[in-house]
Amino acid sequence: MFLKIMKITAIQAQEIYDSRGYPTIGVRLTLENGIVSFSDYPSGSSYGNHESLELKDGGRRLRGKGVRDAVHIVEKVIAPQIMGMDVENQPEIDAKMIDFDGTPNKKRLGGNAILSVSMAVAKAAALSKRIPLYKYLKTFFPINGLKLPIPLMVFIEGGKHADYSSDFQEYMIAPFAGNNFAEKMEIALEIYYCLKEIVKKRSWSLTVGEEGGFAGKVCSNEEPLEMLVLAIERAGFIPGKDIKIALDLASSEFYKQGKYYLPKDDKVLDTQGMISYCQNLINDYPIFSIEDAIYEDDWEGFQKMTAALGDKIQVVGDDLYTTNPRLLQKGIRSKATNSIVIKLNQVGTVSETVESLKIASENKIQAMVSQRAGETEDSFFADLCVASACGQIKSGAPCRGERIAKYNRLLWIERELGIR
Ligand code: 2PG
Ligand code: MG
Repeated sequence: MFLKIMKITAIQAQEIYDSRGYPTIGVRLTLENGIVSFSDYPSGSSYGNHESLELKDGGRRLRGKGVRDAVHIVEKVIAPQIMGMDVENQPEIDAKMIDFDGTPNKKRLGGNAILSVSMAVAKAAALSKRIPLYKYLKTFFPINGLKLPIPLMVFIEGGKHADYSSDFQEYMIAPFAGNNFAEKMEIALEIYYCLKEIVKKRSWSLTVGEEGGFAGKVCSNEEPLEMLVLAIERAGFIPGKDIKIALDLASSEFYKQGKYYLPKDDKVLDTQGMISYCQNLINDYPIFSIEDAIYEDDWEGFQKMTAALGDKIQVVGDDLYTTNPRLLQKGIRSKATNSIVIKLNQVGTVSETVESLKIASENKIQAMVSQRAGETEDSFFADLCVASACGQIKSGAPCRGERIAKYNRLLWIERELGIR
């Protein structure tokens, strides 16, 4: 049978800005049928050692964070390679960029140059087929159905994402109550309003962190947990039943030579101490998930954590895996964690991200698709989350346009699917 291919005819890149005001890449990709797609590259604040490299210009302009070199690479190096290729051939296009880069962490062409093209390709293919992005991405996950996720919403933020706040990066609530995504959002918002009142009473100023969570001078790393439980109860829900708590400690940010430094608790802990600390937290609070409790290169530490707590909570690896299929395989073999964070830009192509999601699903590793600290209104990962049916998403607080854009996208997807 003759299959018509749809060729890529032009690729432009532009230096745009993310939610932190830092430069990032936007790509505009055109097909021979006139279809145009846009994609923006997200960027982290606390990034893992093994992430694909985000190419920055260096020098004095915009504090070295400009991406003019990466823009040049998209237009003059990548575009000539993939122009004329069939937009629906995502694996081949991604493989071509990976081969042409030829480095393990995409440092030659830049993960930002490669991923922004990779996402624009998928979006253009969806537009060309006149189907929503999540339906197109679903073709990469033929086994699972489509599924709306539980939102893990950051309500209180610290670490690298907010000054003066907790040592830990993210305190999230996860509404298990609610029959569908829209109901879960409503429940989360009722709790959010209560938390806002609690925050005001504690004379925190109403500042928010990079992902929209409240941030303030906490007395200890436990204070945000107490506040979340209070807010859940005030909103009329049962902590641990209706609503559970998830944490991202992002511990590589407070780790130095074998020790974890927690100035807010006046503590310095070794690996075993950190695991006991987490054990105490899950005894005292309705926590169901802890991300990056252990330093990113300490595989043994993660194994110990999973052996100790893996039957009670999600032990999540973020910086440990950096969404890399090879590292995830290693984690599965060594039983390092039972869960993984998935971020497109850590690994740097749509195809590799899909591969990690598939490996996770085949091996019963819980995946959560996630934002980065630096986002734009591009909601690609919300569609990816539904397509993969992994069931969990992290997109920050219900605050700041670039965060709420993803939740709003999910509301529309749910409506389209007629789930309500
Ligand atoms: C994380 C992310 C997103 P960053 O650690 O999970 O929440 O933060 O983008 O700074 O890595
Ligand atoms: Mg993380």
